[in-house]
Amino acid sequence: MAHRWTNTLTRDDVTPEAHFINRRQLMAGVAAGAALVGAGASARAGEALEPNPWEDITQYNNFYEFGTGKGDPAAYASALTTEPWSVKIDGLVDRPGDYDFKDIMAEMTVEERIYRFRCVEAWSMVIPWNGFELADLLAMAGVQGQAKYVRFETLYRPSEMRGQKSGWIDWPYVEGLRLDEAQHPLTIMATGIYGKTIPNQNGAPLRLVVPWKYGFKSIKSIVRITLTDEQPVNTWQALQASEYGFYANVNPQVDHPRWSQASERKIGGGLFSPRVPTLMFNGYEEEVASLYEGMDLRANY
Ligand SMILES: Nc1nc2c(c(=O)[nH]1)N[C@H]1C(S)=C(S)[C@@H](COP(=O)(O)O)O[C@H]1N2
Ligand SMILES: [Mo]
Repeated sequence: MAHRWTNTLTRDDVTPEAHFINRRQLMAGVAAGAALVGAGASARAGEALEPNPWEDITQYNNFYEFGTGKGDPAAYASALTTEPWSVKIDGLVDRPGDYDFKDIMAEMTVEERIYRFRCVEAWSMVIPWNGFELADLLAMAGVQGQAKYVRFETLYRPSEMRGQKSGWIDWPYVEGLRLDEAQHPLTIMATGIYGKTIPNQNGAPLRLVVPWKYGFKSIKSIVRITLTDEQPVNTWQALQASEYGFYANVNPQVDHPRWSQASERKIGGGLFSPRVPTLMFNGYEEEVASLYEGMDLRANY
């Protein structure tokens, strides 16, 4: 709980971070034959970490437990009771059990992280999360030496989650990370946005945020975390393994079978949302590329 990520972004850091990205994009552009060094790339860099307004973040959502429309979560998620809430932590841990959300919060250090958020559907936002490092929560339960993966489950409660009355997804929603990804300091459990309690439609009371991966990895309203030595099968992989893999790292060079991932639509510009180039690992390449050294990123999509 004591460690702090030195590259943590706060709202005060928006300007330096923008310069940092600007430099990197220009270098990438040079390497790629100047293709990225244009008005588009520099406009992107300047805007990169200007957070989207509250309205974008809380009214344009994916949370299929409440329906498949982007407005369904905002319309229906108020039915969800988030108090009391507990998270079962089990599997390969020293202290398995049902952890009350309030007891977790008493132990965790909450900070603000302004992260790019990139959905596999090729839209993106910038979100100022409040949360704590997942590594700290895992340490609270005591990860055992044989653990290699972390499996997460969302609440199953069809009486409050109207979308769960339809069986096209094998509920509950499941996600997974490799243990080193889960323990990476960029990986957080978000409990707020813009300094306010996280709205139900965004995954109250706690949801995962893994900023270098496609949004579907960031599983909402978590009730169970299991440490395991087997790679979990995540919901989207189970539905369509040829389109959605386990890793789901943002990668502009590996297209979805049905659309390009080379660029993205920035939410917020209405009908004229600008399309901007997608960044490798969503702009977090320096922080996370070493996790995948030697791996074939095309095979491990
Ligand atoms: N339980 C659950 N978690 C989920 C989803 C979902 O349908 N159910 N959708 C995922 C997808 S596809 C995205 S893009 C993000 C959206 O997060 P946001 O609505 O907070 O922007 O949540 C992810 N987490
Ligand atoms: Mo998504």
